[in-house]
Amino acid sequence: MSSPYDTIIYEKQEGVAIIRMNRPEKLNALSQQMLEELATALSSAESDPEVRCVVITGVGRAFSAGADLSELQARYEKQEPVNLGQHLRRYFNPLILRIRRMEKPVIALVNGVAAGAGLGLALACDLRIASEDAKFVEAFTKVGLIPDSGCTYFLPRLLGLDKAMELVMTGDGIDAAEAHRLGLVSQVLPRQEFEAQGLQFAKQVARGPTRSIGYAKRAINRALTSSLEDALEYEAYMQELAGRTSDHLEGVRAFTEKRQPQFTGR
Ligand code: LHQ
Repeated sequence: MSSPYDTIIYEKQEGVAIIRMNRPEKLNALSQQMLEELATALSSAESDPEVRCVVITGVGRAFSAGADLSELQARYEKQEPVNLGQHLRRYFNPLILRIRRMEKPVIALVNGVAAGAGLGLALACDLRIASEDAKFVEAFTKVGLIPDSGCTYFLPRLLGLDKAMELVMTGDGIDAAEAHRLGLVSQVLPRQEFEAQGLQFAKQVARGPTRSIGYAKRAINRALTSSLEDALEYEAYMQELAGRTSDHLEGVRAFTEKRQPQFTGR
């Protein structure tokens, strides 16, 4: 069957949906078509019961260089009216929200440079694993824009206010080692083994109690903007749901029987 996608590659391996941005000659810049295809692919992964973990990565030497500036420039040259706010509301913001709201783990395998909205896309994922040659560039200010695609939300939360502002003011990038030191990425892997080891990690997550992980994601998302009282109450509510999963029963049974649990994501 031919693929419904031109700008991304979608495949499934052992419970993991792998979404590869595939415009390597443009460093996987996010064209309108790619944004639409990413939304469709994320929606397929979300509704597919076989998928228990999602990976987003890039083909070639970049994760993504952010919004496609050549597309934008073409419109400026034609003197078309361009409303960046509308563009964000229509294409970028729904993508970021889809990743955050999806009750499945979403992992960014940052294979190379992640800049501008490409950085936003990586930050919206539940965690980032970087190749040793990856770079994280808050490129927006270099083109006279402000951080978008969730960067104003995630950057200060992950880095603290002053480091986030430093990246914003300078527009300079940080390398994978510094990103790791600052807590922006959870692992840095050698170039040669990057994809194999990153996917191995994702497959291990996909064999875990993925429904409870999804519930945990929902509770943590909510706690980011709530009071302690609300967070505690929501934990109690979500724990009630987690307590009804078969993975919880299996986890307790496996513990008492001193064996490895066999989780199914149900
Ligand atoms: C690109 C891009 C790119 C097109 C490299 N577009 N072609 C903005 C507007 C609208 C609404 C929504 O939100 C946003 C948010 C944003 O994302 S704004 C920020 C947009 N991104 C950037 O400003 C980053 C621009 N790219 C760069 O600064 C560099 O390319 C980086 C630092 C990523 C990598 O540098 P190099 O490794 O030196 O590669 P390069 O610059 O030589 O790029 C290779 C090719 O990719 C080149 O094409 P060419 O035909 O000359 O080989 C670039 O033009 C193309 N490319 N980024 N965003």
